[in-house]
Amino acid sequence: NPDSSTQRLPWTTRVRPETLSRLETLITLADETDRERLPVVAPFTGEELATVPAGTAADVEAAVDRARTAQSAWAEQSIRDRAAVLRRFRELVLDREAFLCDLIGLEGGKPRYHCFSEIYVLAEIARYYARHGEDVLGEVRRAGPIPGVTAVRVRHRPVGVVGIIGPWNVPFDLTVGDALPALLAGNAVVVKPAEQTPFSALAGAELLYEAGLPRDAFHVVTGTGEEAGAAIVDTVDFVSFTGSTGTARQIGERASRRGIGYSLELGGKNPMVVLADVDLDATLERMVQGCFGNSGQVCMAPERIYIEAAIYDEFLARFTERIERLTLGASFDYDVEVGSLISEAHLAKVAAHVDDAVAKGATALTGGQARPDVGPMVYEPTVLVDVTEDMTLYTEETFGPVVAVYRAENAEEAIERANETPYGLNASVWTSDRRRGASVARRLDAGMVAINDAYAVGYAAPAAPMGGTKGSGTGRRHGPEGLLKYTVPQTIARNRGMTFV
Ligand code: TXE
Repeated sequence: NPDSSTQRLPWTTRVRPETLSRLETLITLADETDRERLPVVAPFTGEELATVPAGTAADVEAAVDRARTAQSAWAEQSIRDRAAVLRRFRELVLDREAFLCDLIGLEGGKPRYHCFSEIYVLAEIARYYARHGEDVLGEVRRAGPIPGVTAVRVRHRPVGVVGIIGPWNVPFDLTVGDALPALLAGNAVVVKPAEQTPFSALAGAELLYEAGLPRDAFHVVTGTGEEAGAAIVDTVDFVSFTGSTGTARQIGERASRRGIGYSLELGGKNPMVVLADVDLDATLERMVQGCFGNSGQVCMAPERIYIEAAIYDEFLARFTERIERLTLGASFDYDVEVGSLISEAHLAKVAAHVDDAVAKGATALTGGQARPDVGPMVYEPTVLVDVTEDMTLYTEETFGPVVAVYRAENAEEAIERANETPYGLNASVWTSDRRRGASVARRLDAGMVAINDAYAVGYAAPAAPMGGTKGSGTGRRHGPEGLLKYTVPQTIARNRGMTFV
């Protein structure tokens, strides 16, 4: 534990001083610096960390114009040269991991291990696309309608300028990580990071430029969603959005009016189906970390658990016992397992969900309170039982360290109830029986299903498509799907001498 010698010092001394002193340098990379400013608050303390420019619609338009000009030259470079930029970028990310980890923790309030996981996932995304992008994008021959008569080739052209509107919960991967395939495909990118967490995207910009990306091929415009975010949708050629369902609806409508493509990665109300034959000794830790890692502020985190009746009591006893031993903290200490929520507003939303449930008859077996003694935005890991349909959190995403546990008479009932939701992002099934696990997984209505893990797919595997069904959005990140969405296929067919009538 490299931090142990400094544990009694105030939090600001535990972050490397150079990280704090570099914030001003990063702000100069935002597209417009001479504007009204928005405060960025450090969730660990509730104190203002810095202010960043509130970019206007005109700033976004100017950034998109410059990106458009830079894009054609970038697209003319060979895909190998573009992949080389991604490889260099990956090296730089790994080289600066200590700084990046501080930065992500500083603005996001997350435990150290979660900040590291963002960095390694980003490195894996860069490696995956640098290595496999050419195979996905390469021009291919397809058999023509009359084989041997028409020679058909298909290529993938960049869409142009891609706009990325990012969330605050995974601020590095869900902005810069989403930009990497777009850049590899030959697009230019304009990012509008979440108001709460602009610095991770700015740090990514700095490293991309250092890796050799032309300055104008990548822009970060900091600002509000209503102004800068909306302007992104009004000016770019494709929008990649991660955030709330309400905002997604507005973005989808706006993008459709303009006739541009979009992908929307929204939240979920992710179910866990726990079958009676589960090996709790082997899986309990994964269940707990999946539900409460990053304080539940992960789009794939489980919020509903369906337990087969035969193990209901044993499960609840062991699950809550482990949860009560989780280390809460608002600091850079390496042993913190559950950190801060992102903001006071979000803490109030989480608390309101739990208070509403308890007022209507639910019981908190553990947790149920904010913990200002630990940090201004810390909420206890909470397990609720007796949750009923009239409670807000029965259907709405809480996005905090709160799970509802339900008893299911059998696996059939658990599957049926798991699917009864307007969302369909992620689901999981827990069992010692491999065949049963595979068959239940196929019946769960979600874009991603993990067996014996909370979210093995997507987040940790850049080769596999990540995204949801139903109200959880449309389009995918990662894998070939996450690259092809940033392209427009072009078919080129050469007639070899026959006239068709
Ligand atoms: O989301 P918003 P918020 C869920 C989670 C959370 C809730 C609200 O349940 O409690 O959403 O979070 C930009 N045009 N998720 O308020 O508003 C905004 O500036 C264009 C799940 O933070 O959707 C930010 O950059 N852009 C999720 C981004 O949209 C607009 C992660 C997301 O903010 C805009 C985050 C507009 N009109 C929240 N309004 C996940 N899927 O992981 C806002 N924005």
